[in-house]
Amino acid sequence: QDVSVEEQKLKELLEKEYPTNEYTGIGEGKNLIVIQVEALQNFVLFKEIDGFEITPNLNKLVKDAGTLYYDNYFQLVGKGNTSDAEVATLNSLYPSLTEPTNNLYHSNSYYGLPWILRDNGYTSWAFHGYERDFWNRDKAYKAEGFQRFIAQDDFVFDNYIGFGIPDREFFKQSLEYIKELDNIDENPFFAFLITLTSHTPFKMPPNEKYTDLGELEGSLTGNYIHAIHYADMELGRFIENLKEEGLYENSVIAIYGDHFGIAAYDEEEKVNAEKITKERYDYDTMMNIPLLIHVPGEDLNNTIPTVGSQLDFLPTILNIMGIKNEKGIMFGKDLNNKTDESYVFPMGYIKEGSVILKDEMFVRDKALFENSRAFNRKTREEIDIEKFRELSERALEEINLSNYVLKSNYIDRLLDD
Ligand code: GP9
Repeated sequence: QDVSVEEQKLKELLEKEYPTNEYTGIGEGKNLIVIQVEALQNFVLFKEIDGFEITPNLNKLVKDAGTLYYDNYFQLVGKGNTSDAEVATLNSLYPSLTEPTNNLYHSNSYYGLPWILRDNGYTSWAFHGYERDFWNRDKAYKAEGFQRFIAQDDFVFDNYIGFGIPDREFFKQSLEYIKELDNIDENPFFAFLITLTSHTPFKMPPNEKYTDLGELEGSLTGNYIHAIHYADMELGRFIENLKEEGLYENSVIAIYGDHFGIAAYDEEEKVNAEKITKERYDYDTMMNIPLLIHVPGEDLNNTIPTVGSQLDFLPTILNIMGIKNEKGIMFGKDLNNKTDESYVFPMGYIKEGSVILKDEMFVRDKALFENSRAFNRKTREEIDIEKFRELSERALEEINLSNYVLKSNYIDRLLDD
């Protein structure tokens, strides 16, 4: 019987080895709290505007001995924005190229982080203070293995900021639910929290603005800075509250951004963003999100410069938790292993198409084989596109293969075997 090319390649991928490294198992047996922060980009970290630190709490966490900070980490979303970031992060699959992944594949079988942790004794809950069925989360979360979804109707609040529940209220009330989750049994838990307040257009009420941004005041970028500062403040408060409740020491805490907030193709905001970055604000800066993995009590304090994307979260965190993926398929790599696979292929949003990054280079434009150009990320000098032909072919092949997994509900067959 003929085995299709895709099936053959997937078989090979299933055999991919994820070697152990110095971080293997440092989070073993601990709870896992993953926080996806709305529109958090990497360029705001360690930046000041007239002495006003934009993200003091994230900065403090990066410098903490127990933290690994991934500063070359990139978004990977398609038409499903925030929800696609969730799919990629939890499942190590590329989002759909055509529709929000949760629209097309919410009833697929998955075997990502919630399921894997459940198979290892954990209880997995998701938390997001917006409408339960938005982005089909109610269905998708079930398919992805969450046992309970704490959504907008589980929170009590009467003050709205932007899209809905303010992060302060969200974290405060989520903590009460987390205490409940912690008490279910003796086993550790997995809590997946998605914040909301720093959603575009980032308009914060005057009493939640903590500085005057001068010439940036009133611009989208200025509003973004206020909103991200607020999100950072509430994150810091949440971590302190975890400490008070005795839930910090025994938990691994991962924090990352879902996607960009300030578009590099918006000429006006690009100029505003450059007032903060003090260097070119281009697609690679725009797509660059931070990832922090914090393991209390460890002496890590390391910045990992490996180029990666949300696709890489699952293998990276599993290794840290000392858990192997025994059944599913992962397209990502462990960011803590030295690798020559230093490319990512972020999708979506970008009007011109897609981006490929490799080490210090990036290639952009959809018409990669027709009219595309490549640049050195530091010097902006143009590079011969031919140098990237093989890489781009590999990336496209990989994306198509991952989409085949979704389209054919491949994981369902894997779980049946
Ligand atoms: C609301 C929020 C949506 O559920 O997560 O964010 P978006 O996808 O619009 O960035």
